[in-house]
Amino acid sequence: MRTTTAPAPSLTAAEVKRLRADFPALSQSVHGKPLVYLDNAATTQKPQAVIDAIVGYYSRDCSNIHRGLHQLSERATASYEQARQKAARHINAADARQIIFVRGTTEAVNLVAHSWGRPRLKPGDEILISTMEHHSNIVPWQLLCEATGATLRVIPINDAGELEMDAFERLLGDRTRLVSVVHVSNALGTINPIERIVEMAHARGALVMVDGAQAAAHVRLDMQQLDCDFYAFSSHKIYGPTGVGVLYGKADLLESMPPYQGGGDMISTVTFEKTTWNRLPHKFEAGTPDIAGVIGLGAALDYLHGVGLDRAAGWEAELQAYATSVVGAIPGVTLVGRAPHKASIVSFTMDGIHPHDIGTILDQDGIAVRAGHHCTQPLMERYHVPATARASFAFYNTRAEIDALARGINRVKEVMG
Ligand code: C6P
Repeated sequence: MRTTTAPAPSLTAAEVKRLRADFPALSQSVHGKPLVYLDNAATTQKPQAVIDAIVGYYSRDCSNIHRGLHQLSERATASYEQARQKAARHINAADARQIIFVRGTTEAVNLVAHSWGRPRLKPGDEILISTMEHHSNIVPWQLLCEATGATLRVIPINDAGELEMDAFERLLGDRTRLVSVVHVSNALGTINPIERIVEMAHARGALVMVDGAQAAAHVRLDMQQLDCDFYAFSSHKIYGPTGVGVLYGKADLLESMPPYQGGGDMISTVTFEKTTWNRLPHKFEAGTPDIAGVIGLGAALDYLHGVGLDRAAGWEAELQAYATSVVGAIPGVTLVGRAPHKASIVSFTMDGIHPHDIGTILDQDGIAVRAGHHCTQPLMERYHVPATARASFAFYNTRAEIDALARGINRVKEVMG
C-alpha cells in the first residue's frame, strides 16, 4: 500500500524570529543600519552551534585524525567520522564510504574531472553541461577536454531560465560520456529536473554529475532516488564553515577511480616500488584534512535538521514568492530568471543602472546582496547583460527584510536619477 505524508508546514514568522538569535552575525548594524543579509547564495551565516563546534575542536580535541591512539585523536576522529555519517544521512547516500570530504564544490568537480575523466576520455567523447553552469562546472571540463581531446557541448536554456529538454535529448548521444549540470542555478534560482536528466542520460549510457552547491541547503536530497553518479556541495552554503565540501559518488565508480592526490592517509602500503591505495573514502582524502571544518559541517547539518529542512524550505518559498512579486513590481526592474520552479534567489537588473551601483547603494542601507556575473559569464552573455544584482534567501530572512530591499531599490533609483 502506498502512503503519502502531508508536506511539513513552513516555519512561522515567530519561529524565524527566534531562530535568528542563533546567528550572532545577524544582529549587527552596517553603516548604522540593521544588517539585512541577502547574500546567502554566496555564503550563509553560521549559527552559534557551528562556531561552538569549531571552538570545541580547537580548545579540547585538537589533534590529528586516523593516526593517534591517544584520547584527543580518538575524540577528533570520532567527530570527523560522525560528520561523514551526518552528510550521508543529509543526502540519503546508501553508505558513508560514498562521502568524500573535499574543499568544496569546486574541488569536487575537479576531482571527478581528474580521476574519472582523464584515464577514460578520448577524442570523440563528449561532456554535456548547460548554459547556466557556474564556472566551476565549466572550466574543469574544458581542462579535461584539452587534455583528452574530448568535446564539451552545451544544453541551451529558454528565456525563463529553464533547460531546453528537447535540445538536451538531441544532444545526448552515443558519444556522451558524462552530463554535468547544476541542481539549483546560483544566478537564476532555477531548480533543474535532475531525476529526469538522470533517467535520460542513463538511457543513453552516460553518467551524471550534479552541482548541488545551491541545492543542499534548500532542497531535500535523496541520492538513492535521484540515482545520479556524482553529487557535490559546499559546507559554507549550508550554514557550515568555509573550506569544506562533499563529493558523493556511486561506490563502484569511486572504487574504480585512481586517487586524485597522493600523500598521507590515502595509502594502504608504500614501498619505493609500489604503493597500494587505502579503501574508500580515505583513498580520496590525502593529507591532514580540514578537521575543524568537517566537524563544523557536521554541526551545521545537525542544526539544519533540528530546524527542519522542509519547514525551512517552505519559509524560503514564501520569501521567494513575496520577493518576486515585490521586487518584480518596481518600475524599471527586470527579473532575470522566471522559471516557475525556483529556490531562494531573485536576480534582477535595473534600467540604466549598473548592478555594481545597485549593490553599493544597497550596502549603504545595510543591505547585502551580490552584484556581478556570479561566476556564470556564459549565462550573462545569454541574457545580454554584463551582470545582475542578486538577492538570495535563507530561512532566517524575513518579509520585513524584503520590504527593506524594495525600499532600497527605490532609493537606488532616486540616487541614480
Ligand atoms: N557560488 C555565488 O555567490 P565553492 O566556491 O566551491 O564553494 O562553490 C562553487 C559553486 C559551484 N556551483 C554553484 C552553483 C555555485 O553557486 C558555486 C558558488 C557563489 O553564487 C560564489 S561564486
